[in-house]
Amino acid sequence: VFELCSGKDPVVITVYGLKAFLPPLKGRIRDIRTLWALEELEVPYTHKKLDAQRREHKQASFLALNPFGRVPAIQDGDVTLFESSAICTYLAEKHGKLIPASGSPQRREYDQWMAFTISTLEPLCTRVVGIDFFESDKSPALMKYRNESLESVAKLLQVLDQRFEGQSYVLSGAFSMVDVLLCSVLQLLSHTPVMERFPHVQAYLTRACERPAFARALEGHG
Ligand SMILES: N[C@@H](CCC(=O)N[C@@H](CS)C(=O)NCC(=O)O)C(=O)O
Repeated sequence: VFELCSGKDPVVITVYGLKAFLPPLKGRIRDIRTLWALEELEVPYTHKKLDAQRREHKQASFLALNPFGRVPAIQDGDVTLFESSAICTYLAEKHGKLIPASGSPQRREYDQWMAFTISTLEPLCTRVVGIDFFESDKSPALMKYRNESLESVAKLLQVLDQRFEGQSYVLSGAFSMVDVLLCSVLQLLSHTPVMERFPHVQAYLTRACERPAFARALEGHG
């Protein structure tokens, strides 16, 4: 049982996530992205972990925040927001860090890689995760579909590998919020050996995940 914050509460941002009811969910439920973003920005927050097994994320009080009943969602004073990429971009813009200026060439690049991450790469990764962790009937046909999906990911990683051969983060200048999203998506596949074929992607992921902000986010997650 939980309550949304009332408008009278002091404005500490609230992040809604889910309790990790299975060990592989630690670090994989998408509220990790919001926690990582806030840790990078050094903004204090409250983390509310809803109980998915009790369907707390489908209760009317949470549906008022996200009618799709999914996490993450945030409440920041009068602002409520769902969708992890939109939340990370909102937070970066609000705090003026980890995002290029609106209208700049770098911002177009940021938007491009954010869209690639969530619309091209992520669906393939979540398909593999869904089959590996949640599908009890692993028929040959399903495993073929799963393996083909992983090979499609590998084709994308091949391109990323070339990019990370020449630069440390997605945007050439520095770590940005798009790295939070991309690394969180890549980590979905940490139980597979796919990254081992792409040493520059592997090194990128290690570099990003060695950031203290990620360690703090992971500690509180799940
Ligand atoms: N595109 C959304 C996806 C949100 C999403 O599907 N979240 C999962 C947890 S990782 C969820 O809440 N699942 C519960 C459900 O669908 O009932 C985002 O990036 O925020």
